[in-house]
Amino acid sequence: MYMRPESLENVRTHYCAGCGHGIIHKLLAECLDELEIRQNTILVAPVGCAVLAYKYINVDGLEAAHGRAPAVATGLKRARPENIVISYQGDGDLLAIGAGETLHTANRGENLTVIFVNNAIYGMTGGQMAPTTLEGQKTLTSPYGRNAAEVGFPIRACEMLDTLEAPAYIERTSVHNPGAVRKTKKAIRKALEYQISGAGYSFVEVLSMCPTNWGVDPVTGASWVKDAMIPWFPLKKFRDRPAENAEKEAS
Ligand SMILES: Cc1ncc(C[n+]2csc(CCOP(=O)(O)OP(=O)(O)O)c2C)c(N)n1
Ligand code: SF4
Ligand SMILES: [Mg+2]
Repeated sequence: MYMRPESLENVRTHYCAGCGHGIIHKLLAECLDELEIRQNTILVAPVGCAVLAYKYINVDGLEAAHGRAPAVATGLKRARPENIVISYQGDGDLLAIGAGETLHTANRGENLTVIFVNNAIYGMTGGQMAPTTLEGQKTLTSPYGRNAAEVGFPIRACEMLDTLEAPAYIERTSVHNPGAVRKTKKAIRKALEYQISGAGYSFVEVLSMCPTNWGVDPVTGASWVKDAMIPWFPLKKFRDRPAENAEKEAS
């Protein structure tokens, strides 16, 4: 029998059928329960479809202006280092308006965790092109398909952050099938464990479905992650540096 994690509120979410956000919320809630950090965690919600994440995940929460979640999380963590601080963000939030905050928070090696939900589109506002929209992908603002010659190629966040010295943990996972969901949970748990141990900045990118704005049914949405997204955004652990290794490197 399915047991709802204590860290997940017993409420109906506003997410569409087949959306990845609900799955990722549940995985995060399970990790918070297992690590017994629910009472100690502060979640920074983004502007995007997960804007109400603090209503669904039973922890203290704060809303950040669009793209500013890592800056808000930085302030929180520096003021309250005893708390576990999580910045939960979509691709528009994290890589468009918030690209600067993302880069510099990672570069400073802030001891916090970023969960990056990459669904290759602006979900909340009705399906505009995001920095991660694939080449040729049709959106409201790229009706003939993304043209890299005009607007650039889709940005790979993990690869970009992996060029920086400071981050402790960087992994890209997905939630398009049960095996991938299990790996995502492991990655989120590890990221939180690294924050608990003081290892530094941890970043988990999760490839996620937005069937509503992709104009497909939920099953086709999951297949599209596998067939279209993963070839451009390979699932991979990019960085894995526990606290003890960071100390060794520093000495
Ligand atoms: C300063 C500002 N600019 C633009 C917007 C409009 N806006 C709201 S959500 C969003 C993008 C959401 O996309 P994403 O971050 O990918 O999240 P998703 O909904 O796909 O999960 C935008 C542009 C805003 N709310 N505030
Ligand atoms: S619009 Fe897309 S991202 Fe937003 S809730 Fe619906 S499926 Fe999820
Ligand atoms: Mg998005």
